[in-house]
Amino acid sequence: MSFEDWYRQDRLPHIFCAGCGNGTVINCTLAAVEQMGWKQEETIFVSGIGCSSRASGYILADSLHTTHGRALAFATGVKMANKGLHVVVFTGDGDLAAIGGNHFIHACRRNIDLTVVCMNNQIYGMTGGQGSPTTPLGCLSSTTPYGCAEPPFDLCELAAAAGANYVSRWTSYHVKELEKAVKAGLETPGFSFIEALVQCPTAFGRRNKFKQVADHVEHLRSHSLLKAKRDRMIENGEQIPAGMFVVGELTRRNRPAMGVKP
Ligand SMILES: Cc1ncc(C[n+]2csc(CCOP(=O)(O)OP(=O)(O)O)c2C)c(N)n1
Ligand SMILES: [Mg+2]
Repeated sequence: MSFEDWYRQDRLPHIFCAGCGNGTVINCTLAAVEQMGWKQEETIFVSGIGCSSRASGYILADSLHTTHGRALAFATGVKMANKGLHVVVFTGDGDLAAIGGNHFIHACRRNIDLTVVCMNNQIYGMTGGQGSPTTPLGCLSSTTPYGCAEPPFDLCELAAAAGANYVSRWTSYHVKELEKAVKAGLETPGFSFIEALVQCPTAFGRRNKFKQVADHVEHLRSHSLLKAKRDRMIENGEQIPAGMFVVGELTRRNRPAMGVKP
């Protein structure tokens, strides 16, 4: 079996715009799931609302496409009702950190045995490009026409501080690293959080001077700072350049978890 067998071919074509980064993240996630050797009938995909949250509907397994911000509440219910199920959550930055922010921190605190993959396009993509809690300072969106004046959340720092057992950040450029990170998340008992920064040419790129999709992907590549390099820079007292974000495995630990099959 290949990861492509996890797709519901009859649901294609998908709704994602040309150049969207979400497909890359879904492919990486399904490749990791496939490597786990999990059966389709024992694996369930849960999502909220948003472009990213449409992912669950394209997968050939049981799935819940729930209400905006509530993916983690539904996923928690699924896991507590049947600890034998492997539960994977697809979400977006708005779904997870704005309307769903409270569910996010408490799912991390409970350290419930889920793997959450967040496609962070730094915008509300589906509704036309409103600013989200991860819109970077100065970036343009339909609700920040003079540049976002609020500092963004660092979703990984938030997950780690709230208690998640596994936290990683990569981008749609880092395909192999992302796949490995999702696999590590699937293998780790407790709450696993993988943030994937993605390009959104329609709602983010065209407003923020990324004329071509490749320009945005190149920006994701060139502004990634490997965690090991960041740690060395801090040790040497070097300044982290503005606009860089840390990628890599940020947290892996073994706090007591909920929902793990005994
Ligand atoms: C209760 C509720 N409030 C608002 C909306 C409208 N809405 C739909 S998707 C969305 C934002 C999605 O943003 P994100 O989670 O980042 O997903 P993206 O489309 O960017 O992948 C909003 C506000 C809704 N569907 N339900
Ligand atoms: Mg978004």
